[in-house]
Amino acid sequence: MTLSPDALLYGILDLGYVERERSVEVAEQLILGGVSLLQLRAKGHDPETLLNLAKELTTLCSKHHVPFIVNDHVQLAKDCGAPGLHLGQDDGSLDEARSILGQHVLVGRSTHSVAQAQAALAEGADYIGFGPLFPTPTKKGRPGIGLENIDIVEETVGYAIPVFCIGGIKPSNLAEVKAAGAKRVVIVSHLLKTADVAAETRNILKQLSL
Ligand code: TZP
Ligand code: MG
Repeated sequence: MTLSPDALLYGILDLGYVERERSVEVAEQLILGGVSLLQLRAKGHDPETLLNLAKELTTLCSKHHVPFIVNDHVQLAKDCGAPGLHLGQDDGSLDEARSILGQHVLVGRSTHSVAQAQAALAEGADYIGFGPLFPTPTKKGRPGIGLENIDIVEETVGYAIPVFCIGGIKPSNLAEVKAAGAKRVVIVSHLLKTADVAAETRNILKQLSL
């Protein structure tokens, strides 16, 4: 599966915000609203629940031609047949993941500094996350890295692979984030906590594409 060069908004279904019962419906709302990738982020759930959900999301995303990305769990990505995997700085090497999942699988890396962003490009990441720009309850205990280095990361990494800025992004700071050089973003809690997920996703996309 390929990553569209036009991808502006990356949605994450984080089970910290959405109950299992509503999760597939919310994922579909994100997709109908226009996210270009969808990630499953689920900390501390039992393996059977995760595998069942990941299989449903693989089917849903495939139907809509949206890459489905599993966070952290290489084996889960393999077992559900997901076309993508996302790894943090301490989640192992991209090469190892590709040796398990196959060379065609999209692999993204979280980065928190210019050096990590450049290293992720060098190691062959298909895209990176860059942040958290602002402190966020979704990733507790991490300081915000601020907006200063977005333009240098866009310049030195973004020419080759998509750079998704992440962390505390919402409508009230989106203009500031864009003015700092961000082209693409991940928005988690704001989209998952809103009443009409599809409508708000469209609204964010509109602001991003201005
Ligand atoms: N990695 C860096 S910040 C973050 C992750 C997964 C969470 C972003 O969530 P939110 O709710 O959009 O701040
Ligand atoms: Mg991780």
